[in-house]
Amino acid sequence: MINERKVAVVGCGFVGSSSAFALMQSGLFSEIALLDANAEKAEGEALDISNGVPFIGQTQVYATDYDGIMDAAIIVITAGAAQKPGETRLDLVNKNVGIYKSIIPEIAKRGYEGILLIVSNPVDILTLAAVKLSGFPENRVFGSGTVLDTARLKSKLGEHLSVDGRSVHAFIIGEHGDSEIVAWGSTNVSGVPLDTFCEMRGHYQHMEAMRQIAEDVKNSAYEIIAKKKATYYGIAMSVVRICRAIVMNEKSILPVSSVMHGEYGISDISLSMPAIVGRNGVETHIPIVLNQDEQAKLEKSADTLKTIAENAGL
Ligand code: 6V0
Repeated sequence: MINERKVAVVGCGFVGSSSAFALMQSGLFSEIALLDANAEKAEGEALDISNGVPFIGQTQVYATDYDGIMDAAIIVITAGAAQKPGETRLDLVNKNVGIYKSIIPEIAKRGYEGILLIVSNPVDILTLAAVKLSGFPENRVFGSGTVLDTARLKSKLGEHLSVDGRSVHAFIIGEHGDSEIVAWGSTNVSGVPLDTFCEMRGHYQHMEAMRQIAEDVKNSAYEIIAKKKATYYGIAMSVVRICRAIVMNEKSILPVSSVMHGEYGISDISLSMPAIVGRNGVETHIPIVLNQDEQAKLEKSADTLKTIAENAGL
């Protein structure tokens, strides 16, 4: 029996503990269950986060085992090695697929009926791994994908255009990583095409400015990792955003990573495309318009991911 007000976080390192802390503050859940291969770490994080609860409300935060997370509406998986300075997300594949082989069967064999939200990197490959290892319906297994990258993009475009980033409609699609693509062809500011809006704001060299913004967004994690060795606050807020869409059945359009079945000519790989997200997880992909260049880059991104997935035995 699923408890709609319970979330579990598997992996309580920087990303898992920050996500749990942000989830506690969100007020979305009355129970937050933490699990880590290092049980003491999960217990310590649960105690520390619990000390913040009196300032917010009544959420119970505790460490547990696999039996203790089976009634969670959402299991957020952040377990796994993180990028070191100089490493790409794809360098983590074998280590983290191995870790997923120890986690996902534990969840699957207990007949879990809720949603698996994959966060560990490379998130697209691990989402595919989680789908295959669990055998769960694909709508219930998806990754945080480019939700964070898209938020960064909207915020940077908002700064550049001097407008609230939430009024910018834009998506980063494809791999959460080096081959990610900005879907410029469908980007607009509250319905006004991006080029028109740029000119309204006095920016006439917008091709170069847009290229630079896309580069900055793509390299943001590298810059943070070079300076402080890990990234976790932004992804923690992305986890809250996705969990809110699920528990409130918002049917929000979010660029989560899920398995493709012929959309844009892409199959059998998980990558980010805008999708409707609600209580049942991913409802359907949204067919945004891509120009020829974007379509070609998306196919290339999918090919890169497919080769890596095959090499990892998926
Ligand atoms: P971390 O701080 O090293 O934490 C990893 C945690 O996982 C540790 O506490 C481990 O004990 C735990 N762990 C390892 N194996 C298992 C297992 N079998 N079962 C349970 N727990 C286990 O890493 P950090 O928290 O910084 O990163 C975690 C993952 O998130 C990495 O793969 C990152 O690359 C990824 N990120 C994903 C982002 C995204 O946008 N999707 C953003 C940032 C990081």
